[in-house]
Amino acid sequence: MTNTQHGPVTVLGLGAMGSALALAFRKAGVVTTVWNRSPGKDTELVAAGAVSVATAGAAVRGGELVVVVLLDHASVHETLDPIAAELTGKQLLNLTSTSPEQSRELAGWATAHGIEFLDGGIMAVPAMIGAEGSSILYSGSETVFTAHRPTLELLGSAEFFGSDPGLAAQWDFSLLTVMYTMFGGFFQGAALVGAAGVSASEFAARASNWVAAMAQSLPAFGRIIDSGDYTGEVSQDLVFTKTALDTLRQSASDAGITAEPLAGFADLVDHQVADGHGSAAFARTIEALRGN
Ligand code: FVH
Repeated sequence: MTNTQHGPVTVLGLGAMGSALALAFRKAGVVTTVWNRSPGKDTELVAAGAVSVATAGAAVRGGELVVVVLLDHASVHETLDPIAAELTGKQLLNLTSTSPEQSRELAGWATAHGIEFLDGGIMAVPAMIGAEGSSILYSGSETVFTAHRPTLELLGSAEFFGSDPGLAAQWDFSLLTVMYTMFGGFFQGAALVGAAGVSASEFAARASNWVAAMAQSLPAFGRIIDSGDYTGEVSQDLVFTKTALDTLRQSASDAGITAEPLAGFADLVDHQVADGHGSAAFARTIEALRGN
C-alpha cells in the first residue's frame, strides 16, 4: 500500500525508536526507506513494505524527508558527515536526543551543507508512537515542519516551538528533568516504605494518585515564579519546607537508606534559608538554581 499524500521518507537508525517511527510511516502507506548500521533489524519493516538499503547514502537518496534517530550526537555526525553531499538540498529531521546546544550545532552543520534542518524531541516511548498520548516537539525550519506536518502527525501530535533549532530539545530536556526527578523520588519513597515491609507495587498505586494530586499545584508555582514575587501570602514558606525536608532526611537515615534523590533539592532549600529567605514562598527555591 502506498499513500501518495505523504512524500517519501528515509529513516536512519533502526533501534527501538527508529523502528517504531518507520513502522508508523509504513502503516500509513508512506514510502519508507530504512538503514541501520548493523544488519538484522529490518525484518519486520521489510515485511511491512519498507525498502531497506545497505548504506546511509543510498537511504538518503530514497527520501524527501530524512529522519535521523540514532544513539546520540556523536553517532549522528559519524553517520551524516560522510554523506553530507547526498543530503544537500534535502530536508533533515533529527529525532535523536541531542542537547539544545548539540541541536544548534547540527543545525549550523546542516545549513553549511545546504540542508534544511528541523529538530524534534520525542515525548513518547516506542510503544506509544502513532498512538494516543504520543507527542513530538519541533523547532528549527518552519518550512520543513509545515511541508511534512501531516506525515509527522502519523507519529504523534506535532507542535512547532520556533525557529531556534535548540528549543525543542530545551523543552524536551526540561520535561525529562521533571520525569527523572519524579522517578528518583518514587524510588526513594519505595525504599523508605519498603523498609517497613510495604511492596513497591502497593506503594506505586498510592504514589501515582499522590503525584497526580500534587501536580495540580504546578500552575500556581509557575505564576509565583513568573511574577518574581515570593513575598505574598504563602501556604508553605522555606522554613516550613526546610523543617519537613530535614525530617524526611532523618527518616531515611533511620531506615538505613540513602536520601540522595532528595538531598540535592534539600540543600537548595537550606541555602535559601541560610541566605535569609526563610519567610519567602517555597517556590523561591528556583532562585537557588539560578544562583541567586
Ligand atoms: N527509546 C525511548 O524510549 C526513547 C524515547 C525518547 C527519545 N529517545 C531517543 O531516541 C534515540 C534512539 O533511541 P532508541 O530507543 O532507538 O535507541 P537504541 O534502541 O539503543 O538504538 C540506537 C540506534 O543508534 C545506532 N547507533 C549507535 N551508535 C551508532 C553509530 N556510531 N553509528 C551509527 N549508528 C549508531 C544503533 O545502531 P546499531 O547498534 O543497531 O548498529 C541503533 O540503530 C536516542 O537518542 C534516544 O535518547 C528514545
